[in-house]
Amino acid sequence: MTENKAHKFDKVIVVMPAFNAESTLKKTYDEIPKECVDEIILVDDFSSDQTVAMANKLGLTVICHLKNRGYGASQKSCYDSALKKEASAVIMIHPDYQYDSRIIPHVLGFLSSGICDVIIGSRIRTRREALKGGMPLYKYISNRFLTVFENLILGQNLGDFHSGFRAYTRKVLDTIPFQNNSDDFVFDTEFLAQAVFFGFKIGDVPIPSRYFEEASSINFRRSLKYGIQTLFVMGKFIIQKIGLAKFKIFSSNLNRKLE
Ligand SMILES: Nc1nc2c(ncn2[C@@H]2O[C@H](COP(=O)(O)OP(=O)(O)O)[C@@H](O)[C@H]2O)c(=O)[nH]1
Ligand SMILES: [Mg+2]
Repeated sequence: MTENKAHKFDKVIVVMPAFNAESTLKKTYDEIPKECVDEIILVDDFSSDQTVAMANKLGLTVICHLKNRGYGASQKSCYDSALKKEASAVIMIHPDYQYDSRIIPHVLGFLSSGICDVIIGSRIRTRREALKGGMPLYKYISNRFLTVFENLILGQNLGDFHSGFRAYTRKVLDTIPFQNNSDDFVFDTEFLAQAVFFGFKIGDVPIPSRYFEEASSINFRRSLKYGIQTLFVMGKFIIQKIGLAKFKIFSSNLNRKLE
């Protein structure tokens, strides 16, 4: 499937943590450049709609959670499955048709050339563009504050720490003990803190994004909880760095190496 590639990966797997994505899944799938992707895995987190039927219809590899286990737990299932299937690069994309997956070949180029180990799709190229794209003002403001703070603590210069488009080389997923992370949304923050902790190079590329009713399910309360948990992760990072305590999210991934 992957001929004339602009990258050196043997197997590129796209993973989608899905929850009630029936109405947006096909559009998301249609936009993915199939010529540079070998397999698409969808993890269904016990959706109450027809997400699984739609995924089967599209020919995706489908993994079903038998109860709602959370967004972080879904990503754990995504990455476990991609690693078992010998992925050499993994792209995580929300199936809510919010992220423009035309950037996939470019992202693979950055990973493949060794310029970066992790790439984040940044929804915030400019304030005007983000708000015009429909990002709710409160999400924009909280994202900016959190992102500035996270950059400061982690020594990065990223545009959007909270994006639903992320790409990694296999080595990143082999190294980071993501099984120790939260099963909730803060999984994403923990993962980036871990990527920094383990010395991976993180970069971002602008990703055109769309906001519409179905593309945004997290309400204000969940966002607030996520924001507070993000601050706690930054605290853990500092405490671990200066050696005051050790946290399991920053432990070495012995299990994976022994497998
Ligand atoms: N696996 C899983 N995903 C969920 C759950 N609740 C929400 N999501 C997903 O979390 C993703 C991020 O939420 P969203 O509101 O789109 O965030 P935003 O786009 O950053 O405003 C969405 O794609 C949802 O489908 C859940 O219980 N389990
Ligand atoms: Mg969304």
